[in-house]
Amino acid sequence: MRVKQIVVGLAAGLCLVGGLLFAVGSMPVLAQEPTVIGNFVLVKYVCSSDIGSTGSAVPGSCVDANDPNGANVPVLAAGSALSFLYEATYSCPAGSVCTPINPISVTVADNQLPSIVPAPYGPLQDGSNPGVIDPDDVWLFVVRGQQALNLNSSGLLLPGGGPVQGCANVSDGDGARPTYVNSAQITGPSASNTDAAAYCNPVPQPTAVPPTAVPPTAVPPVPTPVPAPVPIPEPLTLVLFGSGLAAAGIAARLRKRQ
Ligand SMILES: [Ca+2]
Ligand SMILES: [Ca+2]
Repeated sequence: MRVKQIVVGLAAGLCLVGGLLFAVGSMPVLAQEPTVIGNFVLVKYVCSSDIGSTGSAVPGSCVDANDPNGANVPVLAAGSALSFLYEATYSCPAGSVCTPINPISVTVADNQLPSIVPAPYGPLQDGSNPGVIDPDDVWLFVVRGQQALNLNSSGLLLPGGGPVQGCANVSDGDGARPTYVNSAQITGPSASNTDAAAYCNPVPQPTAVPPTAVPPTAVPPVPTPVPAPVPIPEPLTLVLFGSGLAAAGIAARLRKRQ
């Protein structure tokens, strides 16, 4: 009897375990796809103004300027206001679940500005979860407070290399000259991408040489006109012969009578 009770108990236990296993096996499978970091595409702009610390658009003074010899490379006078803008587009591989990213966890590094960290500027597109970078969001980062360098300085060497010869096709038509090119890399946190931007200075114009004072040309004195000598009439000697002499005698006698 006791053995029978044990057997029945074991059977009941097995049934319970089996039932539990069946129940677990029948539960719907939850989403188990791994969470991954998406991809970034970076576009770096050079801006010929101070664009401020925040914004939600690419200012009109900013150009992509990837090619240092491109026609869109800005020509900036040395010392003029300069900013750099970094546009980061986040995307997620098809079929993956990508983790939203806090903008401050994204690192943007600029090879010509080794001691400066670009700061979050604002969202260009912030479709979901405002304030964090989700797939299909586009966020901007900025470096401001810069001034255009004098790229014509003799012996100038930039931290990231250069200047290089560029600006061959800019609108001023002054041809190739020393050109600044910087490249940025975005990392956030595992995916990364790079992009460049460039600018140059106007070609220095030759210094105007003041005209040399020319001594006035000596004007030759105008000769004073010398009056023509007055002709002195020669004494008239009248020699009379023949009838002339006779006529003169008659005239003399007539004058005496008178
Ligand atoms: Ca660019
Ligand atoms: Ca968002």
